[in-house]
Amino acid sequence: MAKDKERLDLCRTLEKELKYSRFIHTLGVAFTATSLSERYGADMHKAETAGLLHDCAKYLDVSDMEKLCNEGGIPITKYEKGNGALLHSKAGTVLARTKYGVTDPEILKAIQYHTTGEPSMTLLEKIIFIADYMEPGRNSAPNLDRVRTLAFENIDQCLIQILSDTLQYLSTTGKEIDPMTKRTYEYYCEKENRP
Ligand code: DGI
Ligand code: FE
Ligand code: FE
Repeated sequence: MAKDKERLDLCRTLEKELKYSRFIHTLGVAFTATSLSERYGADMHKAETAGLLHDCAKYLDVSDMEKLCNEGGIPITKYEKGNGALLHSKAGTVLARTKYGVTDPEILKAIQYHTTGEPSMTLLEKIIFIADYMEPGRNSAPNLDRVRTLAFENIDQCLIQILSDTLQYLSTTGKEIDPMTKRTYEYYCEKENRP
């Protein structure tokens, strides 16, 4: 994906396929992920591609998301079933492979886990998870200043802050918490020796 024409073509396709605000968010995630990958020594081209494609399935019907997961051999948990907020990342990884021709397993995994994270994430997974939360267009989450500072100072502390704030947000909305979100939070708290 490093080639200029391919990058531009992908942007043009996504501009057509996504809502305007989602396209701007997508560019923000790709930009932020590229910056973070320079900071931490990840592959910036992979980060850019994963950032551009992370929400590629966001506007499919939930039934189509489930169909893609089934076709792609991705099991759907009872928490994910019928829940587009959780399924779009799983369906997105299948779409990235089948429609956009992505074969790199690292990029596909970063897309797959960008909503909940997972314990023991790769550097690229962390980068996409964080970039999704803090790209320049995001402005409503609490503690964004702290998240943006931590992102470049201590990547695992940054994950903890985001996951803690996400769990807090979910508990106030009454939305069901995916155990994966909770497990990811607990994993990184334990890793960083925090309660
Ligand atoms: O797709 P984006 O809006 O850019 O961001 P995202 O993929 O992180 O999705 C965010 C949504 O996902 C947000 O509304 C919170 C929701 N979410 C994250 N973790 C969980 C969750 N929703 C449920 N029900 N359970 C979770 O554990
Ligand atoms: Fe998303
Ligand atoms: Fe996103």
